[in-house]
Amino acid sequence: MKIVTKKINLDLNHPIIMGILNITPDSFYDGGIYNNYNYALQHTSNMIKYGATIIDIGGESTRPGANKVSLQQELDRVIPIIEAIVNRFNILISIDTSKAVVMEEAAKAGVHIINDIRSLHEPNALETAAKTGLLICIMHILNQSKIKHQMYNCKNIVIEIKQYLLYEINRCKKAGITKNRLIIDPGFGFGKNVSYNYKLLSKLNELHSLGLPILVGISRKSMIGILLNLPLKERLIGSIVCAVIAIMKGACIIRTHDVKETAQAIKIIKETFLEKEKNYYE
Ligand code: 9MG
Repeated sequence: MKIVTKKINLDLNHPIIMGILNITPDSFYDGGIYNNYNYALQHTSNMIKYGATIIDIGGESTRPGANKVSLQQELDRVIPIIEAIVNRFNILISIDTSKAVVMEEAAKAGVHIINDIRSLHEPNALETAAKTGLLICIMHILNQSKIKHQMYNCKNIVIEIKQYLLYEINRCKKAGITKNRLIIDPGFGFGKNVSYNYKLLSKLNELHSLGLPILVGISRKSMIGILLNLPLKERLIGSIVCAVIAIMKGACIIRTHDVKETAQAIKIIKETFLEKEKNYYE
């Protein structure tokens, strides 16, 4: 699978890594560490060296219960870092935001992808994202109160996610966002309990019928911590195992805090299973 637009040419026949750069004091895993400008750039440089294809920059934590961030605060956090990364590195950048103005300013600063966990439901986000011409990642959240999809009884988490994403794909299409600009994400965590998350992981391949590249973010999440009874710092092995399963089920973008270790896992998967241009899950 390839994504080809005017602004980007992304080969997804092999899985790629989206390295996380949180510019937030309260992110669940690395909150506060990369607030320092120089440290954020150093971390970016390391992630690129270790094999990240995309750097995902976020200025507002998506952790449940995290503090709300004002528009100005979010802009002040992310725009200078985006500009610095664009000036120093040749790397794809995604902006993790739900705010239309942040999307617009990040686009001007040179990002390539909008990663919106709220699937463009904040005011003006849909129209703004459409106008940028950028790639967009839309994500499933279970029982998100603001979004009025039909209520599902959630007997089958994968069917629920497919219906939701299909609705969002059509909504994007109506706003002028063509399918070749979309990436889908089933949203591990995000309202789902541990059992739903593992059911989803085991059936991730069923999302292929939507015909879009699949991104997953499982890194250090509580589905690992709760199952293994481990604190954040000790969830590396669980994160890598989940990433490997997701790739075997056809995920092509892995969002992770641990770029170096994920890249090692991908190298082994490729050597074991992949012939050139062949999908992993076939
Ligand atoms: C910002 N963010 C936190 N978790 C995420 C996930 O699982 N997917 C995406 N696309 N973004 C996420």
